[in-house]
Amino acid sequence: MAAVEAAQDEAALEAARIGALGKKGRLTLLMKELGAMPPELRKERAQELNLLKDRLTEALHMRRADLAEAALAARLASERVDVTLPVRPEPRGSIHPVSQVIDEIGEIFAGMGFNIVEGPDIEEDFYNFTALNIPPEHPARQMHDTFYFNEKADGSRKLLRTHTSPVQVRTMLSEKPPHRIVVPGRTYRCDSDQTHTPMFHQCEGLVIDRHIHMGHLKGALEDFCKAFFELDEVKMRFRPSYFPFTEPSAEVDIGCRRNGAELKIGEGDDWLEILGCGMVHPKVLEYGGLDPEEWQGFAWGIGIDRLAMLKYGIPDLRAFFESDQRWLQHYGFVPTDWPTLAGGLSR
Ligand code: 2NL
Repeated sequence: MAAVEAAQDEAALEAARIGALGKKGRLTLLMKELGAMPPELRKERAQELNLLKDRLTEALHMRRADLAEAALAARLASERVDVTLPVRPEPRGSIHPVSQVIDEIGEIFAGMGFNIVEGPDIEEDFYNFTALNIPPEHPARQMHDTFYFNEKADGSRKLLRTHTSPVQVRTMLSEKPPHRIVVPGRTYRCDSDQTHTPMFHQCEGLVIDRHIHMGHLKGALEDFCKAFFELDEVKMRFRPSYFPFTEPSAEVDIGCRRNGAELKIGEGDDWLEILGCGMVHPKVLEYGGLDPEEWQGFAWGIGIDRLAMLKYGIPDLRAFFESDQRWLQHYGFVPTDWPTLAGGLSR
């Protein structure tokens, strides 16, 4: 009993237990002597030894519990956790500038009541070209501009979408008008040099309603440019242009000023082309299952990668897709800093 009380850890307690109750323990040996005793003495002796064994066992349990409690108290005192400390090691993941810009654009147009829609990268000829009024002999359809998959038995072949427009076509065909959607995503063209990568990112938008006109287009895109570049005023011009899927069509330039290596956006005497747009061509409306006498709309397309370079002063496009940790750390964004109109897009 004295050894049990004196034990300062599990090992000492176990030694005390073995000393009394183990195979050669003192109590065990005393119990072995019982067999050789005359019966009248044995009964009384056995009762005594059993009582002693019960008391010892009880004392062992108590001491074990005390030791465990003391050990836990010691750990709790030495292994304090301060839940208010920042995460360690420092977080390394960052939001790629392309994702950041897509989130910013989504936030701006969601604020104007648009839905954000996505669709497949692998498309069919109909959704990528035919429904967009792009004729079979159009250069965009040629092998050297579009990535085609192998021909199937029925003569058809899938392709990697060359713009996100097929998603708008699918939406027109599957949902009821009016439509207000923005479509960000990956797009592919057989093109690779200093300023082109075979995979790039686009964000297109589509508005379909009754009585939509070019004033709505200009207003929406001007509001977008102000919000995106985080400026109160942005100098803009709409230049007549041509796309098979819009009529009339325009390209949009924003004013800028070059100051050595620095580029000031929104003012100045130079122009930067940033997007293409127009009123949806009646034939495209018809392919989308809409009566052009009842429904009109506008659409635009904007290249995300170049937009990210412009806004965030990134000089080299090809670094975008190299997954270089140092580059991502330098140009990436903090994952918890979700862009909002109320909180500032990029602050
Ligand atoms: C550009 C030009 C544009 C569209 C994309 C579009 C989509 C449908 C119907 C009509 Cl479903 N138009 N998209 C319209 C005008 C221009 O993109 O330069 N993009 C980088």
